[in-house]
Amino acid sequence: MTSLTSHEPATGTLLWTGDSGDPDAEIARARGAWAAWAARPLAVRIETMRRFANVVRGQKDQFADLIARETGKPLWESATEVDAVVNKVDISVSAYSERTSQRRLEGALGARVAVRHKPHGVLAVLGPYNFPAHLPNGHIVPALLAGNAVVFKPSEKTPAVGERLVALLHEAGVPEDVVRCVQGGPDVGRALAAHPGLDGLLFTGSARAGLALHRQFAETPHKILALEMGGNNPLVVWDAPDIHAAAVIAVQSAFLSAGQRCTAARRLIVRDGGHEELLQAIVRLSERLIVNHPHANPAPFMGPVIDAAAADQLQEDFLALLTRGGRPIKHLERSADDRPFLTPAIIDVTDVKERTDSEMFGPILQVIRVPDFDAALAEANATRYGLAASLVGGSPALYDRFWANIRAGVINWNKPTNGAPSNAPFGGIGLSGNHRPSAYYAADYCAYPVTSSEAEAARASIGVGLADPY
Ligand code: UN1
Repeated sequence: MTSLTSHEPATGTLLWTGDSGDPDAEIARARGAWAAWAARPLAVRIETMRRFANVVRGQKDQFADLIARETGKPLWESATEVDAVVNKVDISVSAYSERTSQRRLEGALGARVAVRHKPHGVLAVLGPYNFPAHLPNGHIVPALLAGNAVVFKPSEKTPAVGERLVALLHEAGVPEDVVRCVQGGPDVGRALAAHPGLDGLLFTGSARAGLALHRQFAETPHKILALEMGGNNPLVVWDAPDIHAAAVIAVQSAFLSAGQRCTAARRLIVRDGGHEELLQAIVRLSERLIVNHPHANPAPFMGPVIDAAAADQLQEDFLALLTRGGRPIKHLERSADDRPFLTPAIIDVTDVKERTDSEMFGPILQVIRVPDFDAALAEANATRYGLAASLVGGSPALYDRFWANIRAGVINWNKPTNGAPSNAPFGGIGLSGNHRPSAYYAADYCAYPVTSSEAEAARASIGVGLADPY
């Protein structure tokens, strides 16, 4: 057992200590419990999840406070995360009911079949640190509704929020062994993924970690694997009638949550020559943004990034862009103390040769100037990721063109790249993930369809003679 700690990024205060968990023991407990949970009527599981929503609602302030402390996210933003946890229950109930409702099909010669769903058994959920409650919750709730047991490993950067989320589920009446929290780093994640007692895994995190899981799962194709990974998301501003509004969208896209969102805009693509006014407006807004402690008054727009290592990495990334010919429009600055507060940074990378197609998970916006819209589309698609993209400006016809050409799971118009609604399918293509593993379609990963006899039809056919169903 390794002992673990978590410190508040904004202050360095020790927040949590604990030991890394035992994947074998937790999977064994979950395996012992899932069949009884699956045998409960769906209505009972729905009732339990609704109680969970009420329990969370009743402890909103404490939970938001904990999220703010452990992630450094402003308190107002942490409160919206708690709201999202609550909302996910209703959304998952309707998604699960819709995606898995029993269907009757009529085949040739009157053969009737029903399509019904079964839970997989024991699912692991590996959560990220940027939404340490909302995103794993978006996998845990549908998994439990479907009748699975869940072993949840929070990010090693947010163990306290993960532990609290599971405590709230237990408080609401989910049996102790049906949802387990196992703490630990990547080694524990790998042990969970490799465990023969596991039926599937739902992952949210970096492409590097997700691809490693994908390789590991290649040996066990029967196990479900949902991957929600990062993005190198483009925001194209084209003939925007309202420059200020476009700048607000760009700033929200790039710097909300200190840029630590999978859907954050990393690349701003603009028309060469027509971009100066927009960039000035973005710089003006970025300079006014308050970067401060999550509980500070007035409320900050963004807090620190998650830890010193993340801040170091972002500084290194920014420096690498400068060295390779990037022109700084607004420098990445770090606070004088040793806390990982960074200011929003903007850099023109048009002339950088061989741009790296990696996810810089923080407040760095790269600007790319292009001569025409075809070039804008080509730049937007010049990534192996495909999570979110947005067009600001243009006409419905231009958005149609954008939509038809862009490869991404979320394609917005006149809206930020981030903030995708939870009641829509969510996920990406390419390095961003496999299909739509989150939000509305998460239910698809939690139960599998079974082609079944429809009991009534089968009974009726007895004595009539069995028709060849083909
Ligand atoms: C984002 O756009 O910042 O429920 C994340 C979900 C999504 C997450 C969106 N709404 O999984």
